[in-house]
Amino acid sequence: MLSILKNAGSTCLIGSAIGGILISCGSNAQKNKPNRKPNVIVVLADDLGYGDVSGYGAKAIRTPNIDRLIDQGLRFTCGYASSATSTPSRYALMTGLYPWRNKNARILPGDAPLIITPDMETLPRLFQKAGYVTGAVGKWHLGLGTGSIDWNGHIAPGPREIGYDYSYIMAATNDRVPCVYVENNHVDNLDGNDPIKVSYVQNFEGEPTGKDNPGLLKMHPSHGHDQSIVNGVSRIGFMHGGKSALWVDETMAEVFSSRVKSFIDKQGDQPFFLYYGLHQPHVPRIPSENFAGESGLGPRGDAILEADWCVGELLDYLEAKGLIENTVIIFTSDNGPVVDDGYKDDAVEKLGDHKPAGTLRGGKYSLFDGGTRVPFVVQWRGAVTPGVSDAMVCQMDFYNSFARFTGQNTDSGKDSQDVLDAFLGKSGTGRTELVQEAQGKLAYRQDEWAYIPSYEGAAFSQWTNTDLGNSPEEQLYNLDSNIGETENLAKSNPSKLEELKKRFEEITRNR
Ligand code: NG6
Ligand code: CA
Repeated sequence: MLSILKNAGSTCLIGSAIGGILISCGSNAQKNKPNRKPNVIVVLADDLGYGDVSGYGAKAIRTPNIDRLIDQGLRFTCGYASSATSTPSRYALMTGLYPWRNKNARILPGDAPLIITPDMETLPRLFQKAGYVTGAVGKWHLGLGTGSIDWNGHIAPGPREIGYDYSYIMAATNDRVPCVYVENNHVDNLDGNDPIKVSYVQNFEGEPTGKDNPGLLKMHPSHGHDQSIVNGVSRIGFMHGGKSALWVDETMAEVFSSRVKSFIDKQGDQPFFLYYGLHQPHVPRIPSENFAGESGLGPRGDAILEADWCVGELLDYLEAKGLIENTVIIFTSDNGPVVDDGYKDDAVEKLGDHKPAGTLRGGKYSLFDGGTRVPFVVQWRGAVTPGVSDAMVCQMDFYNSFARFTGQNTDSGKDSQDVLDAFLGKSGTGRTELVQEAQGKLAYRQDEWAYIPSYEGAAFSQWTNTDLGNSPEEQLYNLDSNIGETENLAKSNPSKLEELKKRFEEITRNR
């Protein structure tokens, strides 16, 4: 395999073979390190929508650091998460498999077992095989252990057992217990005299809940989220003990950011792959005081500013270390946006004209495109020409694409596709079809067409007010002429409907 990548600033010669890739870039920063393999970083925001970034057209909010990535990178207009919620979406990203093939790939509680088994081929393993050091920092939400976890002991299997040499994570989400950080196989900062207990079934004696003690809360739930109280916020699930290990929401961005930097710093001349799961703007939205009140959109907007700051910290650090040219940085989101996701945080009241999903219909939890089409940027200053790409790509495609990137077998038998040329801006063509998942239901995109089978259930979620996509009628939309999915063509174009339906059923038959 031999290919030449050219752009205005540099010329890169990539010659790859099983077991290694040779990179030689003519840019200044690389002159001293001609043979170093490019690092790869995937930054995955949590619930950030297609319309939440100024580089994607948002007017009510400015995201200067994500825009820096966009200005010097390739902005995808058709970049997808595989699912409209976190766990299945992350499962696809890490494994290259459709999440709906695994019945356990659904929103997990914080004490759920790991749903990726250590015998599976994963994205970080792929990088390990190519000689990379791998790290996972931030939101995990793929489960830990095999059953009942002893949070006070050796927690395994987890990120390490599926391919990450280093990990510093929150187990699930920032609204779920246990509200502690797990470093490799242990809870960080835990005092052995104050053990942690976790349950999603019953409370522990003496522990106040948000439900019974609203006076103890600094942020109140709008639905759910009324169990154990940590840092003045009631969460999903019950926990007891572990006081010294509890996270403080206001410093979470700083904590993860500093771990990202120390991971990068430790690698020296060793190439690395880093998965960086931002916790923003997922609920509870409690950014540091530097961002509180800054966006004018309430805590949701403030949390987006903080996410943007995290990206800025990363870029500045890579620049300072002379690594920015030789690092592929991908920025994307695990699913579409949601406004009220369970706390009374003014997100609805202060939304104004801001449209978190931009021109798309639906958002988190939805079968419409707003559920899965997300911001998606690839920057590689050493090799990718900045611009805009309309190629359809999915996070699930990282597996096969980075297989070729690292000179490995791309015929993995996975649902992942090799769209490396699209990621690197060498081709305007990505995948032609994608099955999207939202809370166990499936939709199908092929070229410019979107098909949603008939589904029972409420059209709108009464909790989050999401336009879910359920309808007794089958739905067919042409996204080229009607990106907002308002004009159902199922009746006027029955042959296209049949064509898509047939293919959709063929792919999903053996669910
Ligand atoms: C839902 C939570 C929501 C969020 C979501 C997972 C309630 C009422 N709602 O069950 O707040 O945590 O799960 O979000 O509990 S995700 O982005 O991690 O998929
Ligand atoms: Ca999410």
